[in-house]
Amino acid sequence: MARKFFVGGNWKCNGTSEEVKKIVSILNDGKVASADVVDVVVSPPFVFLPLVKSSLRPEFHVAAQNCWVKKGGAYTGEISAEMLVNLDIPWVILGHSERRQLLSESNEASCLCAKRLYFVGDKVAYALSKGLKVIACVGETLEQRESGATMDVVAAQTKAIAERISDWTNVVVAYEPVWAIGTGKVATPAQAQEVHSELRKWLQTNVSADVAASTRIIYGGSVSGANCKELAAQPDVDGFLVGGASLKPEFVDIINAAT
Ligand code: G2H
Repeated sequence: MARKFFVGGNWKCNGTSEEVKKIVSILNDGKVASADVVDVVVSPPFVFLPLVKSSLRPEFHVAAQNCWVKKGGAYTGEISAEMLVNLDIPWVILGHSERRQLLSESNEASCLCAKRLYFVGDKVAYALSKGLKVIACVGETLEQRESGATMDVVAAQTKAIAERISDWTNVVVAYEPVWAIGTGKVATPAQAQEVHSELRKWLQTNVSADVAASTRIIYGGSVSGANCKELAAQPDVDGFLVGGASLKPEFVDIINAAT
Protein backbone atom coordinates (compact mmCIF):
# COMPACT_ATOMS: atom_id res chain seq x y z
CA MET A 1 0.00 0.00 0.00
CA ALA A 2 1.49 3.37 -1.04
CA ARG A 3 2.00 5.76 1.85
CA LYS A 4 2.20 9.45 1.00
CA PHE A 5 5.42 11.08 2.21
CA PHE A 6 4.85 13.34 5.22
CA VAL A 7 7.08 16.16 6.43
CA GLY A 8 6.35 17.99 9.66
CA GLY A 9 8.18 21.05 10.90
CA ASN A 10 8.22 21.32 14.68
CA TRP A 11 9.19 24.89 15.50
CA LYS A 12 9.14 24.12 19.23
CA CYS A 13 9.31 27.19 21.52
CA ASN A 14 10.99 29.46 18.98
CA GLY A 15 10.26 32.63 17.08
CA THR A 16 8.92 36.14 17.15
CA SER A 17 6.13 37.29 14.87
CA GLU A 18 8.74 38.82 12.55
CA GLU A 19 10.75 35.61 12.42
CA VAL A 20 7.60 33.60 11.83
CA LYS A 21 6.67 35.81 8.87
CA LYS A 22 10.14 35.21 7.40
CA ILE A 23 9.87 31.43 7.72
CA VAL A 24 6.40 31.47 6.16
CA SER A 25 7.65 33.57 3.28
CA ILE A 26 10.52 31.10 2.63
CA LEU A 27 8.02 28.24 2.63
CA ASN A 28 5.60 30.10 0.38
CA ASP A 29 8.36 30.84 -2.14
CA GLY A 30 9.89 27.35 -2.02
CA LYS A 31 9.71 25.08 -5.05
CA VAL A 32 8.22 21.91 -3.62
CA ALA A 33 6.72 18.67 -4.83
CA SER A 34 2.96 18.71 -5.26
CA ALA A 35 0.51 17.95 -2.47
CA ASP A 36 -0.24 14.66 -4.24
CA VAL A 37 3.28 13.55 -3.40
CA VAL A 38 3.97 15.01 0.05
CA ASP A 39 1.94 16.23 3.01
CA VAL A 40 3.56 19.23 4.70
CA VAL A 41 2.51 20.29 8.19
CA VAL A 42 4.25 23.00 10.20
CA SER A 43 3.86 23.40 13.91
CA PRO A 44 4.46 26.86 15.32
CA PRO A 45 3.95 27.75 18.98
CA PHE A 46 0.25 28.14 19.89
CA VAL A 47 0.31 31.94 19.79
CA PHE A 48 1.44 32.00 16.16
CA LEU A 49 -1.00 29.37 14.85
CA PRO A 50 -3.58 31.87 13.50
CA LEU A 51 -0.88 34.01 11.85
CA VAL A 52 0.77 31.02 10.20
CA LYS A 53 -2.51 29.43 9.17
CA SER A 54 -3.71 32.62 7.49
CA SER A 55 -0.47 33.35 5.65
CA LEU A 56 0.85 29.90 4.70
CA ARG A 57 0.39 28.52 1.18
CA PRO A 58 -2.90 26.61 1.12
CA GLU A 59 -1.51 23.14 0.42
CA PHE A 60 0.57 23.24 3.62
CA HIS A 61 -1.17 22.64 6.93
CA VAL A 62 -0.57 23.56 10.55
CA ALA A 63 -0.31 21.58 13.77
CA ALA A 64 -0.37 22.53 17.42
CA GLN A 65 2.48 21.17 19.52
CA ASN A 66 0.24 19.82 22.26
CA CYS A 67 -3.29 19.91 23.63
CA TRP A 68 -5.04 19.14 26.87
CA VAL A 69 -5.94 15.54 27.64
CA LYS A 70 -9.70 16.09 27.82
CA LYS A 71 -12.41 18.72 27.50
CA GLY A 72 -11.31 22.22 28.46
CA GLY A 73 -12.27 23.86 31.72
CA ALA A 74 -10.39 24.90 34.84
CA TYR A 75 -6.92 23.97 33.53
CA THR A 76 -4.94 27.20 33.61
CA GLY A 77 -2.43 27.50 30.80
CA GLU A 78 -3.78 24.61 28.77
CA ILE A 79 -5.23 24.59 25.23
CA SER A 80 -8.03 22.14 24.48
CA ALA A 81 -8.61 19.99 21.43
CA GLU A 82 -11.95 21.79 21.04
CA MET A 83 -10.15 25.14 20.73
CA LEU A 84 -7.90 23.80 17.99
CA VAL A 85 -10.93 22.46 16.13
CA ASN A 86 -12.67 25.81 16.62
CA LEU A 87 -9.70 27.58 14.98
CA ASP A 88 -9.65 25.01 12.18
CA ILE A 89 -6.22 23.70 13.18
CA PRO A 90 -6.21 20.20 11.69
CA TRP A 91 -3.18 18.57 13.34
CA VAL A 92 -1.60 18.22 16.77
CA ILE A 93 1.75 16.74 17.87
CA LEU A 94 1.35 14.60 21.00
CA GLY A 95 3.84 12.79 23.21
CA HIS A 96 6.92 14.64 22.03
CA SER A 97 9.91 13.46 24.04
CA GLU A 98 10.59 16.97 25.31
CA ARG A 99 7.18 16.88 26.97
CA ARG A 100 7.61 13.28 28.14
CA GLN A 101 10.98 14.11 29.69
CA LEU A 102 10.70 17.71 30.85
CA LEU A 103 7.03 17.66 31.87
CA SER A 104 6.71 14.00 32.91
CA GLU A 105 4.08 13.12 30.32
CA SER A 106 3.81 9.35 30.59
CA ASN A 107 2.38 6.56 28.42
CA GLU A 108 -0.57 6.18 30.72
CA ALA A 109 -1.88 7.21 34.11
CA SER A 110 -0.53 5.09 36.92
CA CYS A 111 -1.79 7.29 39.74
CA LEU A 112 -3.82 10.43 40.20
CA CYS A 113 -1.02 12.78 41.12
CA ALA A 114 -1.04 15.89 38.98
CA LYS A 115 1.90 15.08 36.75
CA ARG A 116 0.38 11.74 35.76
CA LEU A 117 -2.63 13.50 34.29
CA TYR A 118 -0.60 14.19 31.18
CA PHE A 119 -0.80 10.75 29.72
CA VAL A 120 -0.16 10.41 26.06
CA GLY A 121 -2.50 7.55 25.15
CA ASP A 122 -5.55 9.38 26.45
CA LYS A 123 -4.46 12.61 24.78
CA VAL A 124 -4.24 10.88 21.41
CA ALA A 125 -7.65 9.23 21.85
CA TYR A 126 -9.32 12.46 22.94
CA ALA A 127 -7.79 14.56 20.17
CA LEU A 128 -8.85 12.01 17.54
CA SER A 129 -12.35 11.87 18.98
CA LYS A 130 -12.67 15.61 18.42
CA GLY A 131 -11.60 15.32 14.78
CA LEU A 132 -7.95 16.29 15.04
CA LYS A 133 -5.21 14.43 13.20
CA VAL A 134 -2.34 13.38 15.42
CA ILE A 135 1.42 13.10 15.04
CA ALA A 136 2.17 10.71 17.91
CA CYS A 137 5.80 10.63 19.04
CA VAL A 138 7.69 7.63 20.39
CA GLY A 139 11.37 6.98 20.97
CA GLU A 140 14.00 5.68 23.33
CA THR A 141 16.73 7.40 25.34
CA LEU A 142 20.41 6.64 24.82
CA GLU A 143 20.48 4.61 28.02
CA GLN A 144 17.53 2.53 26.84
CA ARG A 145 19.16 1.96 23.42
CA GLU A 146 22.45 0.94 24.97
CA SER A 147 20.71 -1.53 27.26
CA GLY A 148 18.97 -3.13 24.25
CA ALA A 149 15.51 -1.90 25.25
CA THR A 150 14.71 0.21 22.17
CA MET A 151 11.86 -1.90 20.83
CA ASP A 152 10.41 -2.58 24.29
CA VAL A 153 10.20 1.16 24.92
CA VAL A 154 8.79 2.03 21.51
CA ALA A 155 6.30 -0.85 21.68
CA ALA A 156 5.10 0.20 25.16
CA GLN A 157 4.61 3.79 23.98
CA THR A 158 2.70 2.60 20.91
CA LYS A 159 0.66 0.09 22.93
CA ALA A 160 -0.54 2.87 25.25
CA ILE A 161 -2.02 4.52 22.17
CA ALA A 162 -3.23 1.34 20.45
CA GLU A 163 -5.22 0.33 23.53
CA ARG A 164 -7.20 3.55 23.38
CA ILE A 165 -7.96 4.00 19.70
CA SER A 166 -9.60 1.88 17.04
CA ASP A 167 -9.10 4.01 13.94
CA TRP A 168 -5.55 4.83 12.84
CA THR A 169 -6.53 6.73 9.68
CA ASN A 170 -5.65 10.09 11.21
CA VAL A 171 -2.50 9.05 13.04
CA VAL A 172 1.09 9.51 11.91
CA VAL A 173 3.66 7.88 14.19
CA ALA A 174 6.91 9.80 14.65
CA TYR A 175 9.87 7.71 15.76
CA GLU A 176 12.23 10.14 17.44
CA PRO A 177 15.17 8.59 19.30
CA VAL A 178 15.79 10.97 22.19
CA TRP A 179 19.57 10.77 21.73
CA ALA A 180 19.20 12.18 18.21
CA ILE A 181 17.00 15.13 19.08
CA GLY A 182 18.67 18.51 18.68
CA THR A 183 22.07 16.86 19.12
CA GLY A 184 23.22 16.78 15.51
CA LYS A 185 23.64 13.01 16.07
CA VAL A 186 21.18 11.66 13.53
CA ALA A 187 20.25 7.97 13.47
CA THR A 188 21.90 6.19 10.57
CA PRO A 189 19.52 5.17 7.79
CA ALA A 190 19.98 1.55 8.93
CA GLN A 191 19.16 2.38 12.56
CA ALA A 192 16.04 4.29 11.53
CA GLN A 193 14.93 1.56 9.11
CA GLU A 194 15.40 -1.14 11.74
CA VAL A 195 13.11 0.54 14.28
CA HIS A 196 10.54 1.62 11.68
CA SER A 197 10.36 -1.90 10.32
CA GLU A 198 10.02 -3.40 13.81
CA LEU A 199 7.36 -0.87 14.67
CA ARG A 200 5.43 -1.75 11.53
CA LYS A 201 5.66 -5.44 12.48
CA TRP A 202 4.39 -4.54 15.94
CA LEU A 203 1.37 -2.81 14.36
CA GLN A 204 0.78 -5.83 12.14
CA THR A 205 0.80 -8.23 15.08
CA ASN A 206 -1.02 -6.08 17.60
CA VAL A 207 -3.37 -3.93 15.55
CA SER A 208 -3.89 -5.18 11.98
CA ALA A 209 -2.15 -5.80 8.69
CA ASP A 210 -4.06 -2.90 7.12
CA VAL A 211 -2.99 -0.44 9.81
CA ALA A 212 0.61 -1.64 9.57
CA ALA A 213 0.62 -1.18 5.81
CA SER A 214 -1.09 2.20 5.73
CA THR A 215 0.16 4.07 8.81
CA ARG A 216 2.95 6.50 8.10
CA ILE A 217 5.97 6.14 10.38
CA ILE A 218 8.15 9.21 10.12
CA TYR A 219 11.61 9.80 11.58
CA GLY A 220 12.66 12.73 13.76
CA GLY A 221 15.99 13.68 15.31
CA SER A 222 18.57 15.99 13.72
CA VAL A 223 17.13 15.62 10.22
CA SER A 224 18.80 18.09 7.85
CA GLY A 225 19.04 18.96 4.20
CA ALA A 226 22.26 16.96 4.12
CA ASN A 227 20.99 13.67 5.57
CA CYS A 228 17.34 13.59 4.49
CA LYS A 229 17.69 11.89 1.09
CA GLU A 230 19.42 8.80 2.43
CA LEU A 231 16.92 8.46 5.27
CA ALA A 232 13.98 8.99 2.91
CA ALA A 233 15.24 6.15 0.72
CA GLN A 234 14.60 3.60 3.48
CA PRO A 235 11.47 1.56 2.72
CA ASP A 236 9.81 2.10 6.09
CA VAL A 237 10.73 5.78 6.54
CA ASP A 238 7.61 7.62 5.36
CA GLY A 239 8.79 11.14 6.09
CA PHE A 240 10.18 13.32 8.84
CA LEU A 241 9.42 15.40 11.89
CA VAL A 242 12.00 18.16 11.73
CA GLY A 243 12.98 20.54 14.52
CA GLY A 244 15.96 22.86 14.10
CA ALA A 245 16.15 22.56 10.31
CA SER A 246 12.46 23.42 9.92
CA LEU A 247 13.33 27.00 10.88
CA LYS A 248 15.79 27.28 8.00
CA PRO A 249 15.58 27.38 4.19
CA GLU A 250 16.86 23.78 4.04
CA PHE A 251 13.39 22.67 5.18
CA VAL A 252 12.37 23.04 1.53
CA ASP A 253 15.03 20.45 0.58
CA ILE A 254 13.69 18.12 3.27
CA ILE A 255 10.15 18.47 1.89
CA ASN A 256 11.57 17.37 -1.45
CA ALA A 257 13.64 14.52 0.01
CA ALA A 258 11.55 11.76 -1.51
CA THR A 259 11.38 13.22 -5.01
C1 G2H B 1 13.05 16.09 17.29
C2 G2H B 1 13.11 17.03 16.17
C3 G2H B 1 11.73 17.57 15.89
P1 G2H B 1 15.47 18.20 15.83
O1 G2H B 1 12.51 16.74 18.44
O2 G2H B 1 10.65 16.94 16.50
O3 G2H B 1 14.00 18.08 16.50
O4 G2H B 1 15.28 18.01 14.35
O5 G2H B 1 15.95 19.59 16.18
O6 G2H B 1 16.34 17.14 16.41
